[in-house]
Amino acid sequence: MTRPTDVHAYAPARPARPVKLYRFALSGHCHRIELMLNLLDLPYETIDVDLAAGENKQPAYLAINPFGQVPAIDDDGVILADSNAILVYLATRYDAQQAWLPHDAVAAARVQRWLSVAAGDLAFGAAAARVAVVFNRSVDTTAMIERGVLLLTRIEAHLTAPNASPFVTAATPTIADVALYSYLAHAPEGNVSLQPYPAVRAWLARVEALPRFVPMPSTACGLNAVAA
Ligand SMILES: N[C@@H](CCC(=O)N[C@@H](CS)C(=O)NCC(=O)O)C(=O)O
Repeated sequence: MTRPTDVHAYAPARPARPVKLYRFALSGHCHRIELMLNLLDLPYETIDVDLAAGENKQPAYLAINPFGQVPAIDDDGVILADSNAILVYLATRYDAQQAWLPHDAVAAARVQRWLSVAAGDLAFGAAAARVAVVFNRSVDTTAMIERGVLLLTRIEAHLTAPNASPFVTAATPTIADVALYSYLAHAPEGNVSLQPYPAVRAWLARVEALPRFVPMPSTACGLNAVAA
């Protein structure tokens, strides 16, 4: 019997039943996944995990993600944690065009480069500053804000370079754009302004114009509170 050599030939175009998304609504890590599920037009249901009540540290949730963090998904028994890992899974499994995560070596590496930025400079900079402000944590956010500003300066330069493309790695969006979007769009809630970065704001608008885009809930915190 001849078998297709590409494993994706066996992948279903759609989940057999709705993907379960364990989430916290104000988490940008979770919004990445909800955005991706919508962009791919996949059926899903949300299960809210009450972080404030410590539900994420209870045995029932630790059985799903031993790290005790959201997001996690259960796709018909495939249980995965970590937002970027989930983005890789959804794109690889359900995007037959391989547009959201190209398999070409250079294109795939370019996407991975920004997933690393999302898990590093973005998570520990603007996202961390936002968490501190939104959840009223008594921590010094100075270094987080500086890291957020430096990252935005670098992304602005990336998006305005002579060879720049409309999305961060290509002419069409990839999971790199999804991974970066949520916490950059909500950076002002952590007192990191987007005003000095017109190319970043134009890129955010391009993501928001994608079919089936869903926003993350905004809070009246940080610069949003000042503006209100
Ligand atoms: N690397 C993880 C980080 C996820 C993460 O930090 N989740 C936060 C919410 S935004 C969380 O669950 N925090 C609770 C905790 O760590 O106890 C990912 O990308 O999913």
